[in-house]
Amino acid sequence: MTGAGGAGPRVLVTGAGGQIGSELVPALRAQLGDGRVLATDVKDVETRLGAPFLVLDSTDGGAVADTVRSNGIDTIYHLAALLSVTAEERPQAAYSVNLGSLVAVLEAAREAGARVFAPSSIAAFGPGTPREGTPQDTIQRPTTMYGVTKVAGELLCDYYHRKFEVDTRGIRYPGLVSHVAEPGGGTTDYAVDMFHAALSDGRYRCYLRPDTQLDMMYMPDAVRAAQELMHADPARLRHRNAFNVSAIRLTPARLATEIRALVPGFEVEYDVDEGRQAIADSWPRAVDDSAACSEWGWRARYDLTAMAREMIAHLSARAQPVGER
Ligand code: VAH
Repeated sequence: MTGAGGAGPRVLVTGAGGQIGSELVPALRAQLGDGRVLATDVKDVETRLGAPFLVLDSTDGGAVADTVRSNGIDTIYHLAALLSVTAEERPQAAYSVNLGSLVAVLEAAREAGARVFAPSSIAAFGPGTPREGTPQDTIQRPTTMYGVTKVAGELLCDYYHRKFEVDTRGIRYPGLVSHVAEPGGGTTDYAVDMFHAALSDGRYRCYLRPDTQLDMMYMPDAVRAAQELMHADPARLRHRNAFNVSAIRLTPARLATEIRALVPGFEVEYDVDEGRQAIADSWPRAVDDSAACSEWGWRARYDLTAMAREMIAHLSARAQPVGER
């Protein structure tokens, strides 16, 4: 890959094989040109993501700095992280991966003068936070290791901006729904699993209570939000790490009803997993995203009906034999 000034990568994506990266990488390549976006992951997912790709452990500070420097990277989308359920099963590993990789990326960005997008999550709030209309600026005392790493990550990113003038920006993502990549180890994975189950079995056993309300977002909106925030005029940003964004207020019962309108007869039974229910109950039910709207023009485009239609259409097409598509 060529260095600074050449036609090589300018953008580095870590954790590119994950749920967000699987759609962000193609979107960035469509925007900038394939060769300008270097996808990296600790696993070799090049066959799925395409070139340019590099196997990179983003907790390895030296490897991250070398990759940024040798490619003349000017923007890093840092997506590598263990999600909430996995982080509760392996808290020490989650601390090491989530924060160790973030420090490596921030140090590489500081040395290279690169900008950094580092997603946070509604998991950065805890049970002491107002759960309805959760303000942009409010108490953040999460009770999960994932949430601890997200709050610490927000503070680290703001510190690197204040102390070293690194252009860091982030978004507190809600639960994300995607048909491209399976989610892994998240509390909100039920929302994706329900679509797959409706088409494969016609029934789903849900691990959260039917009335568990959480903010959710369709992945194309989440990807566009990251791109729009990174293109926002820095002079307009009063906040940086990280912005509340909202799109769909969702419960398992509402999603089941929406899917049943598209897949008649779809049935859901509820077998609550106390651990995952406790995580979901510690998170906001609905956040206030007025700061994102006013500071960089955030507007969701997908509501529940539009998301459900697209998810069913894409997953149905994939389920059909190629000859019948
Ligand atoms: C999780 N999908 O479930 C992630 C997300 C708000 C939830 O951060 O852990």
